[in-house]
Amino acid sequence: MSEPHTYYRTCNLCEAMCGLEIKVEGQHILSIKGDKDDPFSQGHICPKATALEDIYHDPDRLKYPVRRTPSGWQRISWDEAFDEVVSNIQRIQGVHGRNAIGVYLGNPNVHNLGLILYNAPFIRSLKTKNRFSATSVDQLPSQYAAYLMFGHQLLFPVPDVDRTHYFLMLGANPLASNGSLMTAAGIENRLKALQKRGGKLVVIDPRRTETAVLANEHHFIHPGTDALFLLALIHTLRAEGLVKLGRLAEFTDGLETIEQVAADFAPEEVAGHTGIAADEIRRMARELAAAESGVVYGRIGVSTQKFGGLCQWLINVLNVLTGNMDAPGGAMFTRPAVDVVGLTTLTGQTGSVGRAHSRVRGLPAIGGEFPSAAMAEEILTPGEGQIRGMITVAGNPVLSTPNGAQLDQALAQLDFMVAIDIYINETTRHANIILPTTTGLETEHYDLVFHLLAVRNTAKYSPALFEPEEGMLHDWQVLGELRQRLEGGGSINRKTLPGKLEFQKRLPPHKLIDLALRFGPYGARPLTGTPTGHNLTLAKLKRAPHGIDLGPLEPILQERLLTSNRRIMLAPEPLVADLARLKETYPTRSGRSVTEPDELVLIGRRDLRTNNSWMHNAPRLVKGKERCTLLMHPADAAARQLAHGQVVAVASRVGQVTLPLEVTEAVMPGVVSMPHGWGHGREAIQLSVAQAHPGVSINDLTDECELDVLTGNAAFSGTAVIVTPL
Ligand SMILES: Nc1nc2c(c(=O)[nH]1)N[C@H]1C(S)=C(S)[C@@H](COP(=O)(O)OP(=O)(O)OC[C@H]3O[C@@H](n4cnc5c(=O)[nH]c(N)nc54)[C@H](O)[C@@H]3O)O[C@H]1N2
Ligand SMILES: Nc1nc2c(c(=O)[nH]1)N[C@H]1C(S)=C(S)[C@@H](COP(=O)(O)OP(=O)(O)OC[C@H]3O[C@@H](n4cnc5c(=O)[nH]c(N)nc54)[C@H](O)[C@@H]3O)O[C@H]1N2
Ligand code: SF4
Ligand SMILES: [Mo]
Repeated sequence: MSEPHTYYRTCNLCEAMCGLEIKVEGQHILSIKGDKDDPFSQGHICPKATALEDIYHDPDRLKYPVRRTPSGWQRISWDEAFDEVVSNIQRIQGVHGRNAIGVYLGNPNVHNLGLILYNAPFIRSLKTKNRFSATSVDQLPSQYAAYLMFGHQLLFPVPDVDRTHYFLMLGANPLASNGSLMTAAGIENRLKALQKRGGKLVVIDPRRTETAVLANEHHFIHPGTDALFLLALIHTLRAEGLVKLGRLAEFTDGLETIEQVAADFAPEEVAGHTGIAADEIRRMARELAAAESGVVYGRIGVSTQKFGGLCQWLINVLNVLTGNMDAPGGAMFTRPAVDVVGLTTLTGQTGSVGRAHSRVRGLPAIGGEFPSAAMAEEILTPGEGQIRGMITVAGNPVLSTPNGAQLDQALAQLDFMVAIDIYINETTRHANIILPTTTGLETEHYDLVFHLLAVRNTAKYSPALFEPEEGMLHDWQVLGELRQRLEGGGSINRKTLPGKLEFQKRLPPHKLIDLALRFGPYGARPLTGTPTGHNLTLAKLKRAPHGIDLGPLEPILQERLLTSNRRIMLAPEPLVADLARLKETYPTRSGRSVTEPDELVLIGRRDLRTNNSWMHNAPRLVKGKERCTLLMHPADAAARQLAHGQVVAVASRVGQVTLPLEVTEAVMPGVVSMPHGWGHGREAIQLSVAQAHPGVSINDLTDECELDVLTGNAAFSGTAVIVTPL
């Protein structure tokens, strides 16, 4: 019998970075609790943490490679699997060219150390332009704005929630999501602390969310009109002489242009469109300007809409105009122990706009990726450069990208598909081969991405709790092996691979982390700056199992800026130019509705006990009442003679789904809401628990043609739908 052992690690399911205390005896998990001694999370966890046990023991989880055959999935050896995958990729690229292979990276890539380190070299070895990821259904507008304004797509400003006095939040519901591009474990307590110190939380959302209920103020806004609201705030600051850049004035360009463009957007001009009264907009602008410190922040609701790029730009602009950018209590930049911004600058991955265009719709590649909304058409449209083979890595785009049903059909007609994934789900069921990997508690972890987005600088290494079962491989081993075999095949010219990345091939993740720590900002030999005395190494982190606190965020933007003149670009030309599209959509003073009389606009939502599409197989997360429902305002329900609890049909240009109706005043009139990530009723998946709670997919309604054309990000929010009784 093995002795019980207590492990400490960081939960890698969402962005919050909660410290866990896990008691284990042999293969048994005795308990999973919040780690009170974790300096960052201080004991906070959510219900998903205990589901790590369900994932570990899930009988549906794949443990060995499988091949799809007419008589079902067949177990094969790793060697056979790698051979078959590599020979098919090479065959397709040999006949149809390198772009005939497409690749899609899903969200868990950023939550998994091995994937994040080994993806880039693997994908380079494919030499295809047809690269897609969850970025273009998520935070692409933030990356786009950061790239143009600060010179690096990963220079994300993080709201300094622990010190701010005025928090204006648009299109985010951290009480359900636990925070995003704002890693802040225990966010509810942090927001309550803000209120206790006399600060104010103001939420702008078409739905009265859990966060809106907590807030001091909540304003409904018509979906998609946030850019107008933000411009009216800027207009007010300017009109009332409230613009004060403070120390930012020394290194900011473009103020005049901003003041000029905002002139057209007086609060009265936009009030009709947004649904927020002009006086209220003025008051909010004054309160933001008057606050000792304040921050504007916007997430999924303002990114996944037609003007996502404009929204994230204008949010940054507001933080600059009020002197809150890079200032305590405002929007700040991290100095993580592994300097992701610095390292990706060395490897030339600061970002890019429009270096290539997609074959069918001519959409620009941003950061080297095409919009995921264009994936299906690139598979379905014949001609030179058509995608004939796909690789998905930890992604479920059939449920997570717009018009998923069309993609579902597209994947079914590929010549070859391989999925690196742990389940047979709506997407991976189309694969010819699935290469499964270890996950969660079987993997060592260091949070490369979320330390970059955290409201405080900390560092923590998480050991694996369990050895991989006999014959299982880690994600990074699978990617490393594929890359090696692809290159060994002779079709790839090694010389074009950046020399700096060569070493990744030979080093396991923890060695890379050790190196990055030593040469990082808190290492003994920092690549930039002077040593702090922390002398961080992996060994030092291992001796501090709860993690190490590295202090509050500090003003560091000036030294970090990577724009060509090392100044903040307040008015980048492509963003200024995009205002014309906004004006066209919402003509001044017209109050015109952009929907037809019968139409409602559909928005999304998240639920504390979900994680996008892939955790519905954990029994403890799906029990209880049905959560895949349509929320509708009583007035809209009455107008359609629909009753609470009734099953309704929801139809859009691209499809139709049926689901139960919840009549509630928590959504504004004209708007309906349903969650994403459901839709497990499709054939031939192997998720026995999820199949018993299938729900329907919102992305069978969202439209691949509805985009923020500037960034290529999907515009889920604001899909026009008709709702009728079933
Ligand atoms: N309508 C609408 N659509 C949305 C959104 C929305 O708000 N509304 N949100 C969007 C957002 S923000 C995102 S990030 C995307 C997410 O979109 P995706 O990333 O495409 O979807 P996930 O549901 O996260 O799927 C994760 C996949 O990774 C697998 N997986 C989990 N852990 C591991 C692992 O350790 N290794 C490997 N190899 N595989 C693993 C799972 O089995 C699953 O197949 O969805 C987007 N879609
Ligand atoms: N429990 C749970 N946590 C998660 C996830 C999950 O699936 N479940 N997913 C993770 C991922 S991948 C991400 S990216 C984050 C996302 O984190 P958040 O952005 O905080 O997540 P959401 O709950 O989708 O919040 C989006 C809000 O935008 C509102 N909204 C919709 N349209 C508009 C609009 O036009 N304007 C405005 N102002 N608001 C609008 C919606 O009503 C919703 O309340 O959450 C992460 N955390
Ligand atoms: S909030 Fe996120 S990080 Fe924290 S326990 Fe829940 S899923 Fe894990
Ligand atoms: Mo996301």
